[in-house]
Amino acid sequence: MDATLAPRDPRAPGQFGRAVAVPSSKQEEAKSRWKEGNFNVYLSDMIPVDRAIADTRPAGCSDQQVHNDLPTTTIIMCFVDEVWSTLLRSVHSVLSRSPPSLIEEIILVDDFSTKEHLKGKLDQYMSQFPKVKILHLKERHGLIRARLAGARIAKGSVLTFLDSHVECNVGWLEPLLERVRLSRTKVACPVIEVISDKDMSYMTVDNFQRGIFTWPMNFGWSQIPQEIIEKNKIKETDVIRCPVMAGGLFSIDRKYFFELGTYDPGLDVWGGENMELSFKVWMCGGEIEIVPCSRVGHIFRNDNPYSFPKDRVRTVERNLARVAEVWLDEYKELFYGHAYHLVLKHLDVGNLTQQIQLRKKLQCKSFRWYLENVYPDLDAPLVKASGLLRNVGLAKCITVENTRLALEVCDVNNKHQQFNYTWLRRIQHGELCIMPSGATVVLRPCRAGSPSMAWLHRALVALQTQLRDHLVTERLQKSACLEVGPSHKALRVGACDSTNPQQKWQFGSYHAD
Ligand code: LR7
Ligand code: MN
Repeated sequence: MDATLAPRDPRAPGQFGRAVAVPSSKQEEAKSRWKEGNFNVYLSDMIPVDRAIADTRPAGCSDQQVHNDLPTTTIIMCFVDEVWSTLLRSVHSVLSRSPPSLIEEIILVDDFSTKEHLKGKLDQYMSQFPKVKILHLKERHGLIRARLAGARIAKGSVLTFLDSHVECNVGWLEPLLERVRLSRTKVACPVIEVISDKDMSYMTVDNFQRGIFTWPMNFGWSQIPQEIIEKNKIKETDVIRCPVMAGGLFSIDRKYFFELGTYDPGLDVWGGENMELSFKVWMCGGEIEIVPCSRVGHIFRNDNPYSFPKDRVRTVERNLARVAEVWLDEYKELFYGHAYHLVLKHLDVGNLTQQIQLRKKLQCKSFRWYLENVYPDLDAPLVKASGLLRNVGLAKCITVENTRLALEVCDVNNKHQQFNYTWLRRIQHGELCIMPSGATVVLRPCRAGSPSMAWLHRALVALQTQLRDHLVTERLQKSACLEVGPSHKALRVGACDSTNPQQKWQFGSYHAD
């Protein structure tokens, strides 16, 4: 159903999702209002709150059938300082394009906004819609805990989370609920379309997109390659398995969400919660899907229009580190290796006991399982290099004799000559690490976080490319290089010399640059 199909004023600005231009006499005003939401707030205010938008679903969606006993859903929309017209358009799009019988309620969670229009005026406006409930939080919870506050009072059998600057398209809800009805451990996401921050036009996006991440856990979209689409005869209307969700828009069975322990409540304000829930769902027996017949527009913007209680970057980093610590197992070294500054600053991620216990209780699978079964195309070598560690000048290899280091004729089958070059930049033999000690080098148990065990090699020697093949250690603002001692038997560190072949080293194989 779409109550906006016959719009009252077909010539209204932005009607049918069309682009709107700011009249030249209003440029200044539009510019000055931009920062209210970091998008064109002036235009948003001109556009009807119940505008029609084009039906962007792939052919075939409108003919699809759903069960007539779909579960009901509570819509949860959190906001802090959202623009009035945009928030209203979000709510109207739900009301106009969802079968009323499926909507248990719409919970608007006001995350301690500072704007006056989000208090009494909002309560007043929404009082005409009995299904809309407003929860005014008494302090800033942040998006993650604000969603949980909404979820705790929700009555629908499914929770549907939405951002507060969206437009739900025709038929958006039924296919989401259909997936959850099919299996209560399915988490269903709509295709997220684009509402332009500049001209407020509603634009569709390419089909066959999956939510993915790259190190250090940056969310992104990735197109399924054409040959895979053809080989597997994937249709535009087919549901797409998704390694991670974008975060803002999804339906999940309410009881299942609580069984999973909701979000980690130790996550702060914004960011990383989509990774956490995605890993949790996949590793603990569920699935995340994008449902192509469900489409919701979202205003993408360059910056958050609200303030962060603490520094934004630090907040997100800490959240991601919590996720890494709880879910990534041995792969967390890849996260830290790609965000090495976090290792150096000894980030405090807070208490993780409950999250680790929860993972045990739910008997979740390993991150390795996730990589092999859900996201096999992620490049995730556990170490950067491995095998023999050969000195180029001497053509001999480092070997461990008892607990001492020596040089010996290279032998690939000798397990005492096996070293890993890890993401934490260590040269590691089992549990032991090579580290400088005065002018010599020693083997010591690898202590967590100790930067004195770090060696730079290959791509990491970014500033001095002529030292690419060296193993550089940084101490007291001076760098030194691993080299062979005069006896040709012992190792030591000396002043780096790019021309000295006895300072050049090569691992057996390299798995990452
Ligand atoms: O402290 C806060 N309290 C809030 O209530 C901070 C934010 N919020 C509200 C905010 O008003 C908005 O409605 O939370 C919602 C999300 O915040 P946005 O719109 O500033 O975030 P975003 O759209 O840039 O970010 C995406 O990533 C976030 C990471 O935590 C959340 O998961 C968002 O829901 C998510 N949005 C989407 O997935 C939409 C598609 C974007 C993509 C890709
Ligand atoms: Mn958003």
